Amino acid sequence: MKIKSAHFVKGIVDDDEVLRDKYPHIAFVGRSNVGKSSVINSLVGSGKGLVKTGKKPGKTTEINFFKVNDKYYFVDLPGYGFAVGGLEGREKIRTMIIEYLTHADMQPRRVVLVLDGKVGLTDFDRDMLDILRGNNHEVLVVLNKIDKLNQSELAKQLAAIRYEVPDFEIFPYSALAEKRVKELREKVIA
Ligand SMILES: Nc1nc2c(ncn2[C@@H]2O[C@H](COP(=O)(O)OP(=O)(O)OP(=O)(O)O)[C@@H](O)[C@H]2O)c(=O)[nH]1
Ligand SMILES: [Mg+2]
Repeated sequence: MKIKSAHFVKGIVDDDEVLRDKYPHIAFVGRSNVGKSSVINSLVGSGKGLVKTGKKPGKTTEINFFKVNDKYYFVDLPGYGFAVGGLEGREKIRTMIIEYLTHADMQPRRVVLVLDGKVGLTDFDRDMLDILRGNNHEVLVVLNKIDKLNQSELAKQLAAIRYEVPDFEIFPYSALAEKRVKELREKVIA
């Protein structure tokens, strides 16, 4: 499957009509700074162009909708776990993410959960996994930034995550290196 077109539609912070139109959503969730926006850029082949990424956590602050191939939305979510404006700001973002993920009209409930290969699973991710399982989302886990790991570190990290997450496929990846990007694209938009 090729990406023929991708463009930014809008960013939302609460309920919006975009949640009720007919296009299916593929949502990218994960802790702040794990590379959600970078993974989307690599998938749509826009280099660093389409989606804004940042060195500092907390770059994405709204739920951003990108229309892909005039068929579906890639939804770039703000990262959880980062305390913009302290605990209160963190809780606000968490609530925004959960409201989006549990919205009754959202379809088809496919979620790409992005993890940082170096950091692995955190309690914030365990919390998110419980929410995703509880809502029967179809989840693909992308273990990003594996360019930072050597073979044995990667094997160890994968084993640790598979042990805790035996129910979802784990896809080792690097948005920087973009190896296996075609394979990931097939899985994400299949
Ligand atoms: N080494 C390496 N760096 C990466 C990779 N993917 C993303 N980064 C870097 O990680 C930082 C964060 O990337 P973003 O894509 O903005 O992360 P995000 O998850 O969207 O962050 P928030 O919007 O803050 O939640 C940037 O400096 C990226 O260049 C990767 O595969 N390898
Ligand atoms: Mg982002």
